[in-house]
Amino acid sequence: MATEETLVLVKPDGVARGLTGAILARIEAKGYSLVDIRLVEPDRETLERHYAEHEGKPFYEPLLDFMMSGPSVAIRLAGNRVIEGFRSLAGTTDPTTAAPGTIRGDLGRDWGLKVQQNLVHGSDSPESAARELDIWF
Ligand code: DAT
Ligand code: MG
Repeated sequence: MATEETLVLVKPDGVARGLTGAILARIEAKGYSLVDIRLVEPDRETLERHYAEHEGKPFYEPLLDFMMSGPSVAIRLAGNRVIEGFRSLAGTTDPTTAAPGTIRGDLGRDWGLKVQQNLVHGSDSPESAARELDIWF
C-alpha cells in the first residue's frame, strides 16, 4: 500500500453545473478518503502559483479567467496511489475525447466547450501534489 494525498479541484464549470455531488460520488465510490474539503474563490495570485508551469502558453490567460469565473471546491484526497488513480478517474485533459467511464468523458459537455472547462483538476505527481496542497490548504 502506498497511501498518498493529492489535490483535487472541482472547477467553476463543475460547481456551476451542480456536478460537485456527482463527482464526489465517483471519488467516494472508488474508496478514496476526503481529508479536507472547502469552497474556494481563488485570486489571481493563487492561480498564478497553481498554474506556474503553464505561464506563457496560449491558454494561460483564458485558463486563469475561467478559474476566477466562480467558486471551485478544493479537496485534499487520500488513498492508495491516489495521485495516478484520480488522474485516471478524471480522464484525459480534453473532455471531447476523454474516455467514457471517466469524469471528463462522461460529464464533460460536447457543445460550446473550451478545453479548460474540463470539470476537475488533479495533481500530476507527488511533487505537484505537495506543492499544490500547500497552496490550497
Ligand atoms: P490537466 O488538467 O489534464 O493536468 P494540463 O496541466 O496540461 O492538463 O493543463 C491545465 C489546464 O489547462 C487543463 O485542465 C485545461 C487547460 N488546457 C490545457 N491544454 C489546453 C489547450 N490546448 N487549450 C485550452 N486549454 C488547455
Ligand atoms: Mg495538469
